[in-house]
Amino acid sequence: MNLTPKMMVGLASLSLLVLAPIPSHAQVTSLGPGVLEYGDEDQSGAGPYPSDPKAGATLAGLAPGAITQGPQSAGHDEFKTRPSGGDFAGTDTIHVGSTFTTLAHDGYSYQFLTGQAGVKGPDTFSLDYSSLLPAGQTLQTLTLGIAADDFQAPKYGQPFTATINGIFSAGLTNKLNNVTLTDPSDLFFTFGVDPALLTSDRVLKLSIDEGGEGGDGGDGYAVDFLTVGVTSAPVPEASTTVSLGLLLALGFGGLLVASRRRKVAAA
Ligand SMILES: [Ca+2]
Ligand SMILES: [Ca+2]
Repeated sequence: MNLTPKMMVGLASLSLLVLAPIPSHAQVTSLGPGVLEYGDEDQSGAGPYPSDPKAGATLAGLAPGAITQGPQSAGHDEFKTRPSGGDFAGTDTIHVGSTFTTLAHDGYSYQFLTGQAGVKGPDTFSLDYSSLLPAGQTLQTLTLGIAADDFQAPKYGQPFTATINGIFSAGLTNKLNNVTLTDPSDLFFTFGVDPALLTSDRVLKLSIDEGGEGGDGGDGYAVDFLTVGVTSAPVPEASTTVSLGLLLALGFGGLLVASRRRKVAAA
């Protein structure tokens, strides 16, 4: 069979599709160049948001420690906060703090206490962003987005603690301890992560617990979805450029010598 130009274009498109990076986890989707979303936007299983929860938030390019956020949702049925099967690991799941015993401050922790739903913290997430950094590109900034659900530290006085790749994050912890997401309601915010905290495997490990500083872990919480946005630049190739220049110089030198030899031979 002879390939027509149209068929060749089709085959080229198909090969591009095959070469495109395939997410290694369920529910990892692209939100555009340099941004991945982990999990689905469904108010932790309760149903769709009335409007884009990410509106107004910056998904990529934040400086370390900078914070932006979307609109806080009006609230949802707390008994619908459930993973639906196939949800990104750690999302849509009620958590209580790791220090929880029997004191339930809110509806989420009451559901855990009575065996209806939920698990003990910490809530952990493994966010693989390696597909955002193709070969030859080096990371400049990383912006982490979290859709927080029912965090209520100002109301109940039970502090949350967040770590990034095992390192305590004061900025992220401070943000989680200063939102009151009663009813429960959801708030998506983004946070500029210090690149010094990142690891060479390009997987960000986030952990959120509650109950530190003598807290009782009785303020239940959940995370609906997360995002990672990366800005990058070409890897500097100064040494390669020098080597290339040297090779070119040697090559030209060799050609000149060969040219002179030919002229001598011809004379
Ligand atoms: Ca709560
Ligand atoms: Ca969700």
